[in-house]
Formats: sequence, structure tokens, C-alpha cells
Amino acid sequence: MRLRRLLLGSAVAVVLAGTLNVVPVSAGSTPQEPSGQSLRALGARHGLYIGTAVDMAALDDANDPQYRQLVASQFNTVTAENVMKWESLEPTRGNYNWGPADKLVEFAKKNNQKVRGHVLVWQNQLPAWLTEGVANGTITTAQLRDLLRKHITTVVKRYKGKIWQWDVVNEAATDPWDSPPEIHLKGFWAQHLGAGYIADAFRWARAADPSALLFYNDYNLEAFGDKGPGDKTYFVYKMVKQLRQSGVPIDGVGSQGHLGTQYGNYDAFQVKEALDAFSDLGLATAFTEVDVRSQMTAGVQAGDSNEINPRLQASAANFSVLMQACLANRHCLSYTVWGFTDKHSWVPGWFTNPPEGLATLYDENYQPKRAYNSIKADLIFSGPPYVQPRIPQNPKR
Ligand code: 9MR
Repeated sequence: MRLRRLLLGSAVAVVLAGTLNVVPVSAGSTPQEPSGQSLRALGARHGLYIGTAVDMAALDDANDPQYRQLVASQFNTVTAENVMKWESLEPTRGNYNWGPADKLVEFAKKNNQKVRGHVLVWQNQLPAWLTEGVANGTITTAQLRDLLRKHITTVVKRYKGKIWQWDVVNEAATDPWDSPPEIHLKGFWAQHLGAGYIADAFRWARAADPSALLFYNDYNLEAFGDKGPGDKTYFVYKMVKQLRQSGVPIDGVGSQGHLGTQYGNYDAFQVKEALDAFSDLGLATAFTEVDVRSQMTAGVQAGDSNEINPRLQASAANFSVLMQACLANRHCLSYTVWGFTDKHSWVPGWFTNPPEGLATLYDENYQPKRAYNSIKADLIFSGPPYVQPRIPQNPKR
């Protein structure tokens, strides 16, 4: 009797396997080895896109073929690290330099990748003709607003239908260490156009490409604090809630995810709570610029494993916390790292006193680090009931 039931069971399994075109896994045997698969293939199991920022100089460098090969093989969404910023696209007034950005969009198409557009409105990397014109009064406030509308319209129309998610407004909010410490809007655009530029930017972007998902993007949004006046995540939460209530066409919040191993940081439950709060407003979420830097002490630089190992482990743990939280929020559409190799990372050039580095998934020789295997394991060893497929986001009208 027992034998008969077993035989029947395997007959059913064979029939099922035939219909579904899968090999049945019987108890005791192991499924296909997953650790050899790419991040993009493993993300696809969850409908989650895995991305990287792309340095176009590295992508073009014939002497650095591994860079190009890994962008193509490990990732299925790409972000321009710099070439879609205003200073790159319109270095002199009225003269556009589309070449490098076009190249990335073509590369993505060829490699079956989606593109995150970065960035339409930001106070950094603006062309000098614009900031100087405003400073010396040759560009009036009315003209500035018009120039912003024209910039957004021109760029979004050029890539219409080719951009999955646009970072429409980037880093508009202060940090608690700024003065005054109550979080408020900061920078060139708020200063010259007032808070209304944010809603305007989303409306202009939507008009130019109704099919792109429109994101607000910022750092230090990983978790709520005390929800008081110095809590940046809570400030952004209230801001995007207000935008949604006013009918502004915003579709998502990008949490950049720039972390450092010297800080306390968060656990996956805290990060999931923040993502859930945003998605409860009807917004998609994404990690858009993940990296986890460490201080490069004299010991680290001298190769002292006592100092290097804890940093690599803490880095891996932080990459993993963000990945687990993203997997657990069904509206978290993509997990993008801000460069994937220490050979090409903004961190060492930016943080020099004290020096910082070791921020990415691969070392300078393209060897995967512990962090790479940690997020890979997260993608492999997760599934129902706590991790379910992504829920696609449609652009809001
Ligand atoms: O990685 C970018 C670096 O190459 C640039 O020099 C820098 C200039 O501001 O911008 C870096 O990218 C930033 C991104 O556009 C927005 N979030 C913070 C990123 C790291 O600074």
C-alpha cells in the first residue's frame, strides 16, 4: 500500500513535470546549483530588477573589458552615474551633448536591460551658464522656471518610452546636521523657485512621457527616526503624501542606500517599515544607489586582515539588510548599486579625510566580495510566505 502510494506520487510528478517543463525535485536530491547564476537571473525569480550605476568612461575602455562584461551579465537595469545630469547634457546653453547618454540607452537595449533615468532636477552638477546666469541676474526667476520646464521636457521627450524610472527630483531635503536642524527643503531650486518646483517638475515630466515611472530620490531614507522635526525619512514621507493628495503624478520613492560601516545603521525590519510606509501611500519603492563604505585606516591600507575582515563583514550585512527589506516589500521594484567594483567607485575620491573605500560588491580586481555573495544568498534563500513576487507599478494619472 505504501509502495503503491509512492509509485502513484511519482507518476503524478512525471506528468506534472511534462506539462510544466520542469525537472521534479524528489526529497534527498538537490536542485540546480543556484550560486553560479547571475544577480539578474536570481532577481528575476522575484520580479526584482538588479541594477548598477554605469561609469561611461569605464564602459568605453577597451583595456577594461571585465567592466563591460559584468555590467551586461550581472545586471538588468542600469543608471547613468553622471552622463544624464544637466551639466553633461547641456554644457553650453542650447547645445546638447547626447552622445554618452544615448550610448548607455543603446547598451541597455542590446543587453535587455531597463534604464533608470538620473537625474532631472538636482542642485548639483548644474551647468555653469545656468548658475552663473542666475547669480549675475541675466537669468530672471521667470526665465529660470521656463528653463527648468524646457530642460525636463527636452530630456524626457528624447528618451520617451526608453526610461523605466526617472529620478525627477533628487536630494531636495536637508539633513539633521544642517542648520537649522529641522528638516526643510534645500538648495538652488527651492531657493530660487520656492517649494512649488517639485510638483511642477513631476507634472512636466509626466506630460513629456506618460509611460515612465516618476520617482523622488534621496539619501538617509532607509528608516524612520523619532518622527520629529529632525527625522528626514518622516519629512520625505509627509512631503510625498502631500504630493499624492494634491494629485501630483509621483509614482515612487527611491531610497539611495549610501551606508557606512562606521555607523549604527538599521535592521531589515526597520528598513521594511519605511518601505511599507511609502508603498502604503500607493507608491513604488526602490533602492537606487546602494553602497557601503568603510574607513581605510592605516591597518586596512597595509592589508591587515584583523581590520579588513570586520569591515567586509559589516559591509555585507548592510547590503543584505537592504536587500531583505526590498524583497519583503512587494512594491520594491529594483535594487541598484552605485557602482559594482572598488575599481570604479565615487567613494575614495569623495571621502578623503579620513579616507574611505571598500564600498562595492567586487574588489578592484573584479573578485566578488562577501557582500556579493550575501545579496546573492538573499535572492536564493527567500520565497513565500514572506517574500512574494513584485507588484508592478503603473504610472499615476
Ligand atoms: O557618483 C557620482 C560622482 O561621480 C560625481 O562626482 C558626484 C557629483 O555630485 O555624483 C555622484 O553621484 C551622486 C548621485 O548622482 C546622487 N546621489 C549621490 C551620489 C554620490 O555622490
